[in-house]
Amino acid sequence: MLTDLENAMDSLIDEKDALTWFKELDVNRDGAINFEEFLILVIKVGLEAHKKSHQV
Ligand SMILES: [Ca+2]
Repeated sequence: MLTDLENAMDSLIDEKDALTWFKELDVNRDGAINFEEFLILVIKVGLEAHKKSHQV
């Protein structure tokens, strides 16, 4: 499970650069990633890992 999450994280990060990620995650545009915005990232990575688990 941990490996799946790491693989999903790697593939997501490969697709977008850090600035693109930051803009996408900073929902309220305050220039920082707060806990709620961080949770959105966790959910996205979790969904990606779940998708990949069905591809094998
Ligand atoms: Ca923010």
